Amino acid sequence: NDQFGILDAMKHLGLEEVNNGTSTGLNSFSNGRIIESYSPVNGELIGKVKATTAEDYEKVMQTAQEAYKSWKLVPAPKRGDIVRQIGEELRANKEHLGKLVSYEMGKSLQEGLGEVQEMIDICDFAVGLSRQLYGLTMHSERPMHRMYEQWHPIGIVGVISAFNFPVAVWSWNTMIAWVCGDVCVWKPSSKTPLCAVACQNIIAKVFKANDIQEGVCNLVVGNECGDLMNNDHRIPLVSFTGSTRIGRHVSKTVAERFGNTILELGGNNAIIVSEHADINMVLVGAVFGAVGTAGQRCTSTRRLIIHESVYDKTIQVLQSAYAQLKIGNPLDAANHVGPLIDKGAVQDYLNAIEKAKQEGGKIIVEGGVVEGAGYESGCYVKPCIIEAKNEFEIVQAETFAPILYVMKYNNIEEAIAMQNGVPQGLSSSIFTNNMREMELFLSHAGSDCGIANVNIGTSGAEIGGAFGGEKETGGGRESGSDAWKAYMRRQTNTINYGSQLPLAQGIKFDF
Ligand code: UN1
Repeated sequence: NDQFGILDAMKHLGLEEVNNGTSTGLNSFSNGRIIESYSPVNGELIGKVKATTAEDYEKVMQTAQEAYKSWKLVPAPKRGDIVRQIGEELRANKEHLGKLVSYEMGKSLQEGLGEVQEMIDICDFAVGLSRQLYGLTMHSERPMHRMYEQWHPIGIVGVISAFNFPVAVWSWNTMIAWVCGDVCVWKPSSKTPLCAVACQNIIAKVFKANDIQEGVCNLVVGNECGDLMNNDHRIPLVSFTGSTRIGRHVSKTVAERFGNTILELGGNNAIIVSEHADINMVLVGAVFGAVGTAGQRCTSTRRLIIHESVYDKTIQVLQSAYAQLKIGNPLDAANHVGPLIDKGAVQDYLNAIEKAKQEGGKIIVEGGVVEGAGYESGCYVKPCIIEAKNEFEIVQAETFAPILYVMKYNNIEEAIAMQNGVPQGLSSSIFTNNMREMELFLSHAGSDCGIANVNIGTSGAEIGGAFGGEKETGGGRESGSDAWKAYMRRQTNTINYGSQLPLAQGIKFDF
């Protein structure tokens, strides 16, 4: 029974063998233990893949090193043209890949398709970028001298991605790195390995058609590969998306060998609901932010900071919206909320609610695990709302689940202090039609986050902007704007075209 066309999608993505339950090598070098992928949608085994052993990893790295030698010499606009073809291939596979993302990760089909759209968009962005890797020129203080900067590729970029955006976050890093002239080694989450194999299959076709040698696009699977990458001096840049706890370890390990990192870690994102807010807009922004992707985006809305004069009204409309939410199979467009990734995540959700209650939180919308027909995977939970204090320990932490904490404020300065009063600094937003409040929120006296929005929720950022956040979110930026600079090394060049050799700073050195 293939009601939602999963088998068909997997066939199109070259995952037939995986689906038959036979283990399939991710690439010719995977010989390790078997990793099974279960769908949180119905609890069924989707397929098995083999992990990359330390020996396999070595072969992957050698292939990558070899490939880098020729890839970096391909002119950037030509590399861009290959990324353009990848974008075309993704367009052709959007339905299939979107469906697999939805089935393996558990997000709604709409969001699965949206994630593939982000991949297509970053391809388009990268194609344009491939002709715009600009360096500055500057005036030398010495006569008949020219100074300028160029950007060179850095080598092998390691991408360690999370389960919640199993394909898009990889593409933000990789498409940019490729036009920059780097080659990539990708370690996807062990919870969503099939999405990664599907991407590898899509991309391999394009590289083959263009006669590009193997090793520009590499995949390694299994958590043990993480530390192999972190400790590997052949990888000058590791881009890591995941928890603050693991991010701290990645940061230290890579810094120890003077490697660079791009860290996209936890968020604890708040919306300030001003007394000047349009409540209908708040409703869409806050509910999508809190329950979309079952609260498993790093940009998910975790806290609502509501002006005391509109508090009761806001709670009322939220309660009635939550009462209408349909929880169920995310491939069915009638449902709003899909499952959490696994039972471990369900336990974390239950523990967080318990902890919030112990700390004095008041339940506004009751949570709990959903049981019965259609919920056999045990991963479906009810989105809940808890009235809490910002300083509660549980409110200060990120729980990857649909739990929304609500709290009151009295004046805008207090609201901004509450919004900033957490260890994380990813996304933030204010709903207001008051120009002074809005500008204050966006000013340096306002939000301390990497993303600050007005009359838009905290999640759903476009790829064109630089994405990332401050404090325990890790400080990294990826995707649009000039985030590409992290994937290249900067070289300052000074050329003397005169017949004298004057020294800088006016120093005389005659002999
Ligand atoms: C993430 O959750 O890791 O802004 C990335 C958003 C998405 C990306 C989230 N464009 O919600």
